[in-house]
Amino acid sequence: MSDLSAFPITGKWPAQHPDRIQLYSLPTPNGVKVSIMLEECGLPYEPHLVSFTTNDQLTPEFLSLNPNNKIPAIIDPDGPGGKPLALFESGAILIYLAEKTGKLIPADAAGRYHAIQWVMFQMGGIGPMFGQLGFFHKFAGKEFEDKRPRDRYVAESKRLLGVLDARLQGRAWILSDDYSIADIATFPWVRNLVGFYGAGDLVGYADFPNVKRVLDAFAARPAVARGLDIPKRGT
Ligand SMILES: N[C@@H](CCC(=O)N[C@@H](CS)C(=O)NCC(=O)O)C(=O)O
Repeated sequence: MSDLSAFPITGKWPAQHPDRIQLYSLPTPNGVKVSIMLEECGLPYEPHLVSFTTNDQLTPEFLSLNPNNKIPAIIDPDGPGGKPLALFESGAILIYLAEKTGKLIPADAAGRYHAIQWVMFQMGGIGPMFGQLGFFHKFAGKEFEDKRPRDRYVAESKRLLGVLDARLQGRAWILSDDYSIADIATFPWVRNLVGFYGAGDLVGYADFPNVKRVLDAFAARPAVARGLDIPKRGT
């Protein structure tokens, strides 16, 4: 039986199943990357809800795992060398879980680097830019009279969608025929942009038919449907 008591986060979110991967998250575009990955890989895990309503991400217990106060974060009781591993940053967690299981990442070295490259494209481009667009289009920034910041993120989001659309031309998924962590990193953000943010018209989503095709294929996967709702939000 694993002992996770050395991790202060377990004081606030006790592990009922300390032998399973502990997931601290909320179903946001960054959070669901990890729940979808865990569902796709079939790894046993225990989800814990980190509620922003009560600023759980700012508590000392959460900060002990991620000093950057952001979900998602995990503890794998069976990390490298059989020792527990704590990890934050969704891209790092995806790469870790792919390498742990040998799933959703190519086995050959070049393919592996290409998967990491497209995960980084999402982490450094799509995530931050779409997130800023959300702020200026849907949240507090929409009240700002000066529309130049919003327009800057709209233009950059369109450009990134164009890059993604061109990459998907003639390919089933980002890497090619094989679904991978690059898709799991990217499509929750595309879904959020056109869904929750309601920015489809603003970015000319109809101009990116390959992106739409692959988002539809992504959303149709049973593991994706499950992962999008984990951890369950409180009532
Ligand atoms: N680069 C980080 C970003 C994570 C992130 O921005 N998480 C947001 C939710 S999608 C969050 O936890 N926000 C809480 C806060 O900023 O206080 C990752 O990919 O893990």
